Amino acid sequence: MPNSSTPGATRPKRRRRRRGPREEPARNELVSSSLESAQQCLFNQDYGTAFVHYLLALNLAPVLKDLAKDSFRFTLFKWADELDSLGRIQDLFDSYEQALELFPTDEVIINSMGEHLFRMGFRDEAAAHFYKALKLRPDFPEAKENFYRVANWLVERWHFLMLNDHRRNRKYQLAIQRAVQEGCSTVLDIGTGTGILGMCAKKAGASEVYACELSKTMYELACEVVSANSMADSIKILHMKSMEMQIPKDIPSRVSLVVTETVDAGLLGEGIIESLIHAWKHLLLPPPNTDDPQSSPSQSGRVIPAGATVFAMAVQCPEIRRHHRVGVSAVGGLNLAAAGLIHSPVRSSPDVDEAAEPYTTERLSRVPGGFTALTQPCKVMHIDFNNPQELERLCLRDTSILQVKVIQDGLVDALAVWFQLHLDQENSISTGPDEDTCWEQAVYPAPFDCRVKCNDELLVEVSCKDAYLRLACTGRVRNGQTVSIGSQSEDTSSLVHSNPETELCSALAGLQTHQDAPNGPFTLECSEIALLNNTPYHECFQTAMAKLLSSLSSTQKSQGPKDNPSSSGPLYVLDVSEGFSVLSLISAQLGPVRAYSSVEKQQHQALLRLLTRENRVQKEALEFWLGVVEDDSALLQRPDSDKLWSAIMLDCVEICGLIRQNVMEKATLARCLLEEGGRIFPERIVINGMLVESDTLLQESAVQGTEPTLGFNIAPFINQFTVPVHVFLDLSTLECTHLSDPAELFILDLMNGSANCSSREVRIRVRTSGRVTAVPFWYLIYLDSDVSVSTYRPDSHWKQAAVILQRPLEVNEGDWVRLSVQFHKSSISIQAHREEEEITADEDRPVTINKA
Ligand code: 44T
Repeated sequence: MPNSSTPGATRPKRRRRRRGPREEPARNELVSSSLESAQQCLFNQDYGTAFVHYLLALNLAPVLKDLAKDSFRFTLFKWADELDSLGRIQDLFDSYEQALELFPTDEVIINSMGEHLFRMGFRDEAAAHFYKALKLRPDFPEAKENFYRVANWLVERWHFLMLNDHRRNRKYQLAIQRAVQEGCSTVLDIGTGTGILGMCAKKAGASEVYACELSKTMYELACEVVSANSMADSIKILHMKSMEMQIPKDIPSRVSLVVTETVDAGLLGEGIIESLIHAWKHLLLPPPNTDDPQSSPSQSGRVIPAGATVFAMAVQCPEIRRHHRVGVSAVGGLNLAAAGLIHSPVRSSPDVDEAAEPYTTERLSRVPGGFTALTQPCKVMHIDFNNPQELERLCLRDTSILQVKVIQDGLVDALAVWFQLHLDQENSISTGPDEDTCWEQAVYPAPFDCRVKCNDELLVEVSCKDAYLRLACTGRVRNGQTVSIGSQSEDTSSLVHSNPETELCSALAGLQTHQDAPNGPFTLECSEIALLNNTPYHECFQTAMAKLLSSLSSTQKSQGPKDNPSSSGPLYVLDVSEGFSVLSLISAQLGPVRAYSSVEKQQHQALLRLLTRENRVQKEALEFWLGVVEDDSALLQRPDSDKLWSAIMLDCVEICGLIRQNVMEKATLARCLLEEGGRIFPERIVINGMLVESDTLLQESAVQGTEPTLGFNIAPFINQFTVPVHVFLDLSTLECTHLSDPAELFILDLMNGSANCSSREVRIRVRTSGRVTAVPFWYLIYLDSDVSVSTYRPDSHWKQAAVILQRPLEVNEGDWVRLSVQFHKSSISIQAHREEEEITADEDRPVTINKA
């Protein structure tokens, strides 16, 4: 929360004095002069003063509030934007507070305050504002969209998966019941989430139950759930990290049972080792004395889960590879080999920067393109959570080396890791790739190429540093000879350096020492690496850009500089893509062009500079736009006072599968900055979608069914955080039945604003009977009228998204479904209805009706 300007905090109220009759005229005069001044200031764009005048007038004459509401809001928002850009955060929130004193239930002001909070990173507070605005007006589209945007941050989607996983819930319940029956009567649930494990303990008969939760939203949710289940008096929930808990401040004495599921896909990433070491030291009774068979569970401590066994195997997986290593030597006519090695930020070798994430996660059973196991699963380690000394030793343990037998020739793209969680002696949960489980596996991508052959031994280094389990392939043994991975001999076999010419280029690049541009190794985000590997996209861009440039230069030549002096010289091109992009350089190479890139990070600029040099593009042909414009919020402006752009590249689709916020507004602005014949890339986006039945999607979206979860009422509370659009979808591997062919849902025309509408009706013919539960969608990105790229392709760096229908729709083959598609502020929403027999059978083609 920003300093003392706690939004929503109540300030001391001034006591109102009863006015005498003679004061009325003077007051009225003051009100009307204040209103007049406010309007004058508004006219002069002096929003701060206008705001003060409005405050005065409306505080004196509340009857005018309704009348002046719109102008007041306008003034407030303008003033707030100004304060925001000046960094006057305290004043900004003070102004909102004053506005809310006047209009305490104004959902527009509340929502707008949420937006400021969100931009400043106060997500929980922002979400509370969006939520409140939505409660005040449930059909308020801005608040809804804002709430949907934060809901995923506040309550991660895996909560739904876990609550829908009945087997896992039941096993935890059984283990807890057993422990309580055996005498563990005081319980602490660490990381309680919705409160489910704590409630299990209470229901099993525990006399005292405590729970702690780090996340504010989850803590509040747990309190709501526990109250709704009439356990508010018997479970004490604390909003804190378990490591901060103290006896007797937070709980009266040591407990006999800790239950926790603070484990991530890589087992240790949620800090379970550290929190259990702390719990054994400070919160739990000592472990049972194994020498004393009489020692009673009520006087000793124990943990559920009792322990875990970790497994690993090497996999070949093109999908993982293309997100972590650049596998192409050229893209859109640019030679990339000179860039040398480009890393993803996910690295686990022990010498790597500690801030790097050692693993990412993937549900291997659903990875697009599948995977090949190159080794048998091998046991990496066993951890006993009931042995405090062992937990302490784990962190101090030296790196160990495992030798794993290779069972299949192939390229090691990653080590996949999963575990078995032993809840007690009888109940365990496995997170393995072959299990029918909601769990993902941890993926440790290989930073270098490593080809293995059947019967080789792979050397895997295992360490347990800074709360993470770290695994790395360090070498392989073939015919008794060990070759280390990442050494010279392996490196040069890399795909990037697969021909002698590019190898030479790369070697020369390595020899040159330019002061301005460091020569790698460069780190790019996984999605940026996948983008570089997306050859068809860059090729399409190159083709479309070449066409545009040649048409513009021929117009320029035919008009000649005499007729129009400003049309001579190079063509100006601006790339305002988010993150790393080579589109500017591809354009520059097509010359004569002056290309501007908006890449911000120094590393990105250095990499583009290096590629400029190595591709023999003139240094002046590529510039960094942020060095030219003063304010990065004003990216879209003319290249020069007397120049306009020939092309502006807008990055319209987010990796997660959604249209980027404000794209249409940016396109409107961009169109004003284009010279005649100039173009926005892309010029048009077609949104395609289809009808599917998918239980998996439902499971990830909300707690399903009407049955209580383990007998507890949880679903209605967590389902308040359900969002209707599911993102980061891999449609090619989603378990679902396609009930229709793909159809065009919507068109966004970036070159012609008047061609756009806000809603559209689309009719789709049902091909297979079933229940329509969702409408997955993706995009055809038109770089020009005949060159397009689909975001639903195996080589796409974009994922897909899906609208989950509020109620599934039963359909039969041959039915028509009418979709009402709305596009509002970059968000898509869809309602589906079955059309009753009003359509004749021969009308077998989709019909669309646009609404302005
Ligand atoms: N996700 C699994 C990881 N916490 C589960 O704030 C499996 C991911 C997953 N609270 C797909 C599928 C799955 N003290 O709310 C969280 C967290 C809280 C603590 C207090 C502490 N020391 C901690 C540590 C964590 O515990 C809750 C659960 S963490 C479990 C993570 C379905 N993708």
